[in-house]
Amino acid sequence: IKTILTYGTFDFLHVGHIRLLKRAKALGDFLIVGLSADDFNLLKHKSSFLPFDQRKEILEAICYVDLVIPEKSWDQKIKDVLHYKVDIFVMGDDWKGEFDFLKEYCEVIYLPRTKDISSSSLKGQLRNG
Ligand code: C2G
Repeated sequence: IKTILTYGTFDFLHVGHIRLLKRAKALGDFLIVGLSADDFNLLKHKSSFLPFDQRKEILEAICYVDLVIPEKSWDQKIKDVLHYKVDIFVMGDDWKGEFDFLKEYCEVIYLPRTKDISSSSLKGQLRNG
């Protein structure tokens, strides 16, 4: 079976995330999501509204997602790709080029982001009513 791997914070889940996960799953048979731990979000200069356990429970409820693993550091990707025998690594193209070092271990695909939606813009809209 073909295993796909992607990473993210997936806070305030929205159609941008869903469409990324849907397209990633369509590339293979088993989709693994490396979900950013709360402390790793700080390293990404991102704070997530929802704590890791809630973001994990939400992702596990998505039909496209087969396994959720914690993302705790920038340098766990190679280990994860080898450990889970990943065939394709997928990220939104805001990351284009950033993970090309993984091409030694698996296919690397950057998918177009969904325009005009982000967790931060949703938060802003909620705040401003
Ligand atoms: N995404 C998208 N369209 C949007 C918003 C997000 O396609 N409108 C994609 C992103 O490109 C990413 C995934 O959804 O592939 C998750 O988005 P984030 O939670 O913002 O992920 P990020 O914080 O970029 O974490 O080690 C990699 C990092 O953990 C990636």
